[in-house]
Formats: sequence, C-alpha cells, structure tokens
Amino acid sequence: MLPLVRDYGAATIALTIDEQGMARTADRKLEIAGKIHDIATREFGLRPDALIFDALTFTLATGDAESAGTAVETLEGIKRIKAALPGVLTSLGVSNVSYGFKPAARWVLNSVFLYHSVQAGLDMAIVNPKQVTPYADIPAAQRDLAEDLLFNRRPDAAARFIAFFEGAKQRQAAAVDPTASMSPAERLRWRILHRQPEGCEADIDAVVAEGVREITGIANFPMQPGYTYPNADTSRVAARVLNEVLLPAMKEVGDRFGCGELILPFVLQSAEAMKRAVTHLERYLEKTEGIGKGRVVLATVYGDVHDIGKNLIKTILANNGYEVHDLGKQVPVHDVVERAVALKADVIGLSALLVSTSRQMPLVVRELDRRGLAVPVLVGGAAINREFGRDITFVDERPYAGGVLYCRDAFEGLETVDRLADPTARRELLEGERRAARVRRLPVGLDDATIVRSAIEARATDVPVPPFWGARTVASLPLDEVFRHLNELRLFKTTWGGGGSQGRGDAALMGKVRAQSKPEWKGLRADFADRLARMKQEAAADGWLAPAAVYGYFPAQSEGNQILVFDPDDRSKVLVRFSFPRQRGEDRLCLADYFLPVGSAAMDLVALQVVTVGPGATARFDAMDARHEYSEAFFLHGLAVQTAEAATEHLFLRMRGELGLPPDRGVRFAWGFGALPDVAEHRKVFDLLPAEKDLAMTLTSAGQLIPEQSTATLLVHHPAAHYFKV
Ligand code: B12
Repeated sequence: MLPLVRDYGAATIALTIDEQGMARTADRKLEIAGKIHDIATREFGLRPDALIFDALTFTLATGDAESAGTAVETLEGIKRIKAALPGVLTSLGVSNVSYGFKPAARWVLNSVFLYHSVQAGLDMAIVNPKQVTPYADIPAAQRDLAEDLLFNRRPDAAARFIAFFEGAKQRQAAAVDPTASMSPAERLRWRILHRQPEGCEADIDAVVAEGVREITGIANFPMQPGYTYPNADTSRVAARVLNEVLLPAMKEVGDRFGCGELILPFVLQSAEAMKRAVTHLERYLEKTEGIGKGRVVLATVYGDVHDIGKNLIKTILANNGYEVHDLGKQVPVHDVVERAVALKADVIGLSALLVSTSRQMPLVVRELDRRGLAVPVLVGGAAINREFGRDITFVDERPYAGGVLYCRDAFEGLETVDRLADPTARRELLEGERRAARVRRLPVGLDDATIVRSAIEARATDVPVPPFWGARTVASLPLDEVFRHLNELRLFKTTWGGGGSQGRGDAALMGKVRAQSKPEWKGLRADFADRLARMKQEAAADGWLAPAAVYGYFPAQSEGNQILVFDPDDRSKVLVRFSFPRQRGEDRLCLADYFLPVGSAAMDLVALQVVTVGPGATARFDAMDARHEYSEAFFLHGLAVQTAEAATEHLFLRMRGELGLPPDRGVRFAWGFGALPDVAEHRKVFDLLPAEKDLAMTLTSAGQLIPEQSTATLLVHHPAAHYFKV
C-alpha cells in the first residue's frame, strides 16, 4: 500500500498488528508502530503526519484477568506512540472497549473511555456521537464504576459495573428521579445546571414556603388564611433564593462553559430555565409604593443580548418604589441618551456582559457629557469591575459631572439608587467615587502630534486605476454567491458557540476546551450543518437576508494622521478628512501612512464599502425574542452576522478584481477594530456613499451602523498594508 500512499499524497491508518498478531500491551503497540513508522518514513519518504496509528482496544466485557488491563495498555500505548514518534496521529475504535455490555452500560463506558483517550492524546475517534455523554454530565457513581473497570482498579470491577446497569433497568422502571432525594433548593440548582425548567416554579414555591416557615413559624404557607403576600418576609426569602441558589447556579453554568465542559446551546437552555425561575420568584417580592422615589432608565448595551441581569435589576428597583423604564437589550447609545432625556431620568443603568460590548458604556458617558447632562450612570455585568467604572468616569481627562457608579449586583444597584435619592448621601457617594477615580488616572502621555511617523512609504507607481470614480449602489448581492464566502467553521465554532467558550484566552484552558469538546463537536457539526441548510433555504424563500451594498473609489492623499478624500470631479476640493490614531510604540503605524502625502504630484486612491444584510434579520430576531424563542433567535442572529461578513468579503474580492490587484494585495479595515477604533468616523463614510438613501441604513449618534448586521470598510491597496492595533 505504501507506494500508493506516497504517489497519491494520501494519509493512512496503520493498525498496530504485525506477523505475531494484534498488539495487546503498550510495549508491543509502540514496537509495531515504530517499525511501521521507520519503513514508511525511511523507505517511502512519507511524512510522519501521513501516519495515523490505531493502538487497538479490546472488550472488557469478558471479565477475565487477561483482558482486564487492556484498556490501560491502550491509553498508555497512545501516550507512548505520540511521545516517541513526533508528528504522527492516532485513531481508535473506541466502542470496542464495551462490546458485549448492555447498551446503557456501553454508552457510559464508551464516553468515559473516549474522555481518557483524548486526555492521553487521541486525535481521531470512531464512535457514535449520539451515544456520547459529556464526561462532566455522567453521574459520579457511574464514572467511578467505569473508571474502576478501565483502569483495572479492582478484581470485581466488571461484575460491579454489570450489576449496576442490570439494576439500573429496575431503577428506571421504578422511575427514580435523580432529584428525588434532593431538597427543593438543591433541586432548583440542579434544574438550572441540567437545563430542566419544568417544575422550577413548584421548587421555588417550596423553598419560599420553607424560608417563610423559618421566619414566621407559619406552617402551611401559602394557604394560611389571612396571610397575604408579597410582604417583607417573602421578599427577604426571595432575595435569599436569588442570591444563594439561582445566581450561584448560573455562575456555575458560566464557569463550566468557560472551561469547556458545556457548549453554548446548553448555556442557552440553562438561561431559559433561569428566566423562568426569576419570573416566578417575582411574585414573592414586595412592591413598595414610592411615588417620587425616582425614575430609572435601564438598558443592555448595543451588541449585547445578555438581559437576565438587567431584568433582575428592573424587578428589584420597581418593587422598591422606583419608576423603571426598561429599554431592552442591544440598545444603541443614541437611544439610551434620547430616552433618558425624554423621560427626565434621575438615573441611567447600563448592563454589559461582554468585554467587547462594555466599550459602549464610555460612549454613553461621553454622549451625556457632550450634551451637558449630569445624570448618574450605574454600570454592571460580568465583563466589568469597579476599576472599569472609575476609569470611564473620565471624558477627555475631566470627570463626568453625573458620575459613573459600578454595581456588583442588583442589591448594590438598589442601595446606590437609594443613596443617590438622598442629597447628602449622594454628594458623599459621588465625591468619594470621583476621588477614587482620580487616583487611578495615569499622567498624561505623549500626544499623537509628537510621535514620530512610521517608515512606510507610498509610491505613485503602485496606485491602481479604478473602473470608475465616485460611488455606486449594488441593490442586491446574490445570496447564493454570498453564502459561498460564509465561513462555516467560524459560524459553527465561534458564533454559534460549538467550540466552547471563546471568552478565555488562557492557553492551558483552551487546550482543555479543545480536548473536551471534540466528541461533542462531531455530532454538533452535523446538527449545525442541517440547521444551516434549513436556514439558508428559509432565507432564500422568505428574503429575511437581503445583502446589498454601496461602494466607491475616491482620489485621496494623506496629511499627518489623516486621509484627505477629494471630490473626483474637482480634485482641489476636500470632501472629508478621515482621522486615525497612531501607534505609540512598535512601528508607530497609522493607516494614513499607506497613502501618498499631500503635495505629491500623483493622487492616491481610497476605496470604501458599506454592506448590509437588510432590516429583515433584525425584525425576525425581535419577533422570535418576543416569543421567548431564545435559541432560534440566537442562531438567526449568528447567521446574520456571518452573512454580513460573507457579503463584505464577496464585495471586497470584486473590488480587488476591479482594481486589478493580485491576491496578495489589498487589505480591508473596519471601524471599531485595531487600527481604526473610532466608529464615529462612519458618519464620513456615509457622507461619501449613499448608504442612507439607497440602503435605508442609519447611524446612531455614536456612529453605530443600523441594521446591526452591516459593515463599513476601507480598502487599502498599499503592498505593505497589514492589520495592526493601536
Ligand atoms: C446566559 C449566558 C448567555 C445567554 C444569554 C441569554 C440572555 N437572554 O441573557 C446566551 C447563550 C444567549 C449567551 C450568548 C453569548 N455569550 Co454568554 N453567558 C451567559 C452566562 C452563562 C450567564 C449570564 C447571566 O445571565 N448571569 C446571571 C445574571 C443574573 O447575572 P449578571 O448578568 O452578571 O447580572 C448581575 C450583576 O452582574 C449585576 N448587573 C449586571 N448588569 C447590571 C446593570 C446595572 C445597572 C446594575 C446595577 C447591576 C448589574 O446585577 C445582576 C444581578 O445581581 C455568562 C457567564 C457569567 N459568568 O456571567 C456567559 C458569558 C457572559 N457569555 C460569554 C460569551 C463569550 C457569549 C457569546 C459571545 C458566546 C458566543 N460564542 O456566541 C454570546 C454573545 C452574544 C451577544 N452578542 O451578546 C462570556 C463573556 C466573555 C467575555 N469576557 O466577554 C461569558 C462570561 C461566559 C464565559 N465564561 O466565557 N450567553
């Protein structure tokens, strides 16, 4: 076979079998793999990564002493092959290990063995993904039984394993509920963690009844005649349920997601269970009448869909006498400020759970400051902390007059709003915060004007000739063409969350994420592919994804950190000036450096594009969200975002073709990222391209694109152009 493998550039699976038979010990597995490796690489010149070794595994169902240690030998064999023969890969028919056991037992043993094989370094597994349970979801008792057997930890391991699953059948017949022996509070926690919303209302009733009994001695709450609720007692108990049961459970979900034990679709289901629980809990929270206590405008910031925390704040503040106006989630800066002004808000509350979306918070503060307002802003959410709140208090080195106050949780939120309502407490609070914020201020550094320019030079001979000057509209980009540029891996793994958490950068942790998500990923990928095919069809039939674009080519030159864009019909007239920041260290790069400077004999060229998938995606998302179809809405949102990316790439390639640039030239830069962080510059793009008139797009006052699934990019043709961060 090896000459064929070599001639066709193929890879090959090599079983660890030789003239003496199948390798049963780790020593023999390595010995045979070594022999095959030497022949393949030395005699046939194959690369090690063309070899995939199957270390073989045997059933443990026979229960005899000879077979008992074979799974450990397999794991050890995989480890040794990977260590001794760098570059080679491994594969394994995992479920052989359980051949002969009952199906329920097989699934557990296969899942646990798969987990340990991956830990040992297994690259590929032959296994039915529908029969694999995530390691963390297998009950500890079953895991122990399986591991006793796999690691040959006791002579009766096979017998105990079989006995357990024989009994399991009867236990199942007796319909033993895993939560049966739990207290209501434990059961509630279990329901959030195991994504089982059914029954959480009854659990909440039971936990509250227990708490009320403790406080008041009332035995048969809530039926006791004359006992009306909500009242101070039920409120106290409900707050405890929230703080001691629900919030920690949700945090645990997040931590498990963070370290790769859970995939995103599961987190969504937990979130749905949490929402249901919180909604039911509200009936126990006392509503304090408080006319004139104050008016609060609440929102989850633009780009962020996490609203469970914000909804909680709403409940707690409303129940404590505040008039709360909830603007919902994904709220643009402009809307927050406009509504706060219109409603004469006493306080604005903002929630953000992503590091990326927390950047919206200083934009709100800046906009309030620009309008000369002084409404205190409360900020909260998992992505930020007290230091962040203090840092964003400053607008251009001045503290914002209204103050920015971080709140760790809903109760600190209530306490803060209460303090703001009292003039003396308000002054003390704001002054104290301002002092703390000032301490964190660093001495002002170099400004852009004093930084030396990079060494990049632009040459007149590199400037391409466009097919036309000025702007054009493409009313419709063909959806099937656009889908060809859809990055499915990014959609599945990152946007739809199939790759586990994207939120942590720690290398060791990410390694763990990758290892653990492998078995799940295979099944998930097929599910996602089906879902994508269905959604593509619906989009084509119903038109909710309707990519369209405006783009254009303009004469341009640079001046310092700016690009001057000239009128194509009158090249002495500057239409707009784009400003870009410059790196303070590294290569001191600024996007303007890629363009010929003002005063050059030749004109340079700047290309711009704005792409959108149209308003249909947002409308559909909002409708689903209103029907509480969070999972569907989440998948739809993700596809719309990636379709906007695909449409951007599609048009970018077309523009590169029109300019006659080779594939290694031309880089597209989008505002809001690395080299051009200021999205307010979108206004200037809209002054050059008819996005408002022809695509019915708008900009928020902070410069965010509406609809959200849109992009605005600048194409740089300079041969040395590359992505960088400022
Ligand atoms: C549930 C959840 C989701 C759900 C949200 C459903 C919904 N409708 O809200 C879904 C599945 C949709 C989701 C999606 C995503 N998520 Co998510 N999600 C979570 C999770 C597990 C729990 C959040 C939650 O509801 N907590 C319970 C509530 C009650 O707590 P809370 O919001 O923090 O609010 C409390 C306080 O913070 C405070 N507070 C909050 N806001 C405010 C505001 C004010 C004014 C005040 C006073 C107080 C206050 O009071 C609240 C109550 O005490 C967190 C994990 C975590 N540790 O937070 C990840 C997490 C936030 N998600 C994360 C990620 C990465 C994502 C995705 C990008 C995943 C992806 N690959 O697509 C997407 C982003 C979508 C988007 N554009 O927003 C990361 C963020 C990482 C980062 N550093 O940016 C986290 C931290 C998970 C992780 N460990 O990696 N997610």
